[in-house]
Amino acid sequence: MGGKGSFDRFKQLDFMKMDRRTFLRAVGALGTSLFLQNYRSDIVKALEFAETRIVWVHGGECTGCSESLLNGGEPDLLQALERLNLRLAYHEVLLGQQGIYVDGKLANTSELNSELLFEEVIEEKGYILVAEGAIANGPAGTGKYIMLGGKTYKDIFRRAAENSALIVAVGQCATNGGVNSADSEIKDLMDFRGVAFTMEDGEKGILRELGVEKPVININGCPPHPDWMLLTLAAVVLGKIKVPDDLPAVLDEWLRPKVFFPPDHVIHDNCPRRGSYDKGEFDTVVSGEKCLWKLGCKAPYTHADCATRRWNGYHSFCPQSGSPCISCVSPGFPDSSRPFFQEIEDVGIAGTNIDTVAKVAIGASLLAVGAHAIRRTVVKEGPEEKEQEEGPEEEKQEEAPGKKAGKDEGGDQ
Ligand code: FSX
Repeated sequence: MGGKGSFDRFKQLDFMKMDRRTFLRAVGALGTSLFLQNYRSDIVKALEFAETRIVWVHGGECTGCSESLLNGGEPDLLQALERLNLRLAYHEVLLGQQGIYVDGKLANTSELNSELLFEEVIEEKGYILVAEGAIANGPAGTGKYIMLGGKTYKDIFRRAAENSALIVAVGQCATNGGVNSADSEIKDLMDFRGVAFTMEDGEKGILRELGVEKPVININGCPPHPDWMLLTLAAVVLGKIKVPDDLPAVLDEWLRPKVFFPPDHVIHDNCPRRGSYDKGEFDTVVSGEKCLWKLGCKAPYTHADCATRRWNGYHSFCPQSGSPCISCVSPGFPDSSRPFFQEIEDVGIAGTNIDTVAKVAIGASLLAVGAHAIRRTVVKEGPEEKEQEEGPEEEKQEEAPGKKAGKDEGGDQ
């Protein structure tokens, strides 16, 4: 994915005649840079008369999703907005006009300036609402745990959602509550919600609480890859994914685009440390060069294209750089991944208590690969351990997780 071979396969295609399936394969195979470079003139033609407004709102979060987008490299955010003819009408972190003036109008505080602009922008309906961060519903349904300019974020979000044509929730906080909804003594009091889900619970999304019905696309990840955000917006804006008609075909049960979160493909399939896994060679401290399974790596259960797309300018991703995957794209993250840095079986998540919060994120995949197989794999540390792990080669091959997973990352699109 993102390589020269993939690029060659797609560069001869006529963008205007490209159907949805081919378009999705192209965005899946190419990074944002290659995709936009290849189809730039066609895109400009397609968008000649269109200008899609984006309203980007922020709730409970670390702003890492916006940071990730800004770190997107080539094209950078500004280039991408220009090429896609997108108008970032409102984004609190990136607003050019803060201070006491908005479009020449005097106002009293920076909060009020943002409010004025917000009111003006949402008046005209039909924009794409990008939601970053969880929405506080607490205490007691008031939403007062997040106040902006004297208003609750819950109410700001509701108003922005009501006038939107589509909501794209970015990051784990907005899609599933993320760290805000993790188990804690004050979790119930704060009652943070994702847009359509809270952790794995679709009944508890803030939209249902508000009684607002809008199509939703979830871009999971803590934070998400810049390509996942930009290319999703591109697909919608260019009409390659029709909203809402095409959404059931292109999204998974968690409303994530299957092209980036393939149901039949896990990160482990393409991990550069996969050879160590197959040989039973494991690191027991971070920053080594072997498989990170014993350090709690969740790549065998995590559906995302990180290993092929790679991060930081397509150079690397967590396990490649020596840190185990913590499955930050899974709907139950972070609770379904905790405790971090401990082998899953050691902490009793797998096999013994499959009806826990880990069920969705880990359970199904784990059952598929066979938990017993992993238990029998031994760390190679010394002659004693080496002796224990010696066994029929065929048996080890059978037991390797991910073997059964398909390589067709496009899924059913
Ligand atoms: Fe959440 Fe975004 Fe995690 Fe941060 O702002 S997805 S805390 S890395 O990045 O909302």
